[in-house]
Amino acid sequence: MTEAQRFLFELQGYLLVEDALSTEEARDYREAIYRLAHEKYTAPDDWDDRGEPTQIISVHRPIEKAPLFLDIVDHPAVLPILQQLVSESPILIDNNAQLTPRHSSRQGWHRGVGTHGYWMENGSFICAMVKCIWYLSDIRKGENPTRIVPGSHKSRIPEPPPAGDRAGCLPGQVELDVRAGTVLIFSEACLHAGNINESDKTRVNMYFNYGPRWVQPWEGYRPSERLVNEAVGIRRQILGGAVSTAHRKKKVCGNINERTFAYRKILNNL
Ligand SMILES: O=C(O)CCC(=O)C(=O)O
Repeated sequence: MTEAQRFLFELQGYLLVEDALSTEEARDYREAIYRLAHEKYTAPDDWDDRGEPTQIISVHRPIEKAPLFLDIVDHPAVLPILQQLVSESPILIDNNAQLTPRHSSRQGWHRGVGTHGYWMENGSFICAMVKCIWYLSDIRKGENPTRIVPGSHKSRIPEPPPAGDRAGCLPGQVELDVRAGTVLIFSEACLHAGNINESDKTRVNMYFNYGPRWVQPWEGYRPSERLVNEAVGIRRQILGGAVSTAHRKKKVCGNINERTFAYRKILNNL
């Protein structure tokens, strides 16, 4: 992480990395997601005349379904950042891909983990959950932008009730205007929520969520034995595979123990 990225993450709880995927790579991922979505949704009314979905489609665990998604697990645009935010060898908590056509329901504001899930100790980040949202289409206002409240990963007071309903606007919220190929890396302790898609464009994106080695994947997201056995190096560890002894002795365990210890200290002080 650069000094600017460290400063921004501590200040706001998130970072945007532009051009993490090239135009061609973003296109390849989009095409793969449409292909998997077509395999799952085969009824004629699942797709409109333009070949766009007529409802929100989630592709569950894409890493199990096509090898290119595995490259996202330890992608060089995010891995060194995750290693500073989460741990030297994070665990993949869940992974999904999504096609989101026009819809009018705003997501309610939420956090994947409370504010105890973000801490900084002696200049090191200690994050219990960090999610990467990979945007594969350009997303502007009205096109289902992610909403986030910068700094809310540290805010211990209840947020004021949003105007209108639970999904309404919150003071300080920003809407992220992104180009295809951008990845958002955020602490799940930040208040965040999807917005409505008022446009005729389908939003295409992937979610990859990480935690330190002592957390478990969400129910139903534990990577298959096949994937773990085929993977090597850091990817194998992120998928939940065993760490080689040599690597463990050198850095992984030391780091995890330090972080686990620091985390326990925080919990004890709450
Ligand atoms: O899709 C989005 O823009 C928001 C995602 C979200 O709220 C979540 O992953 O928890």
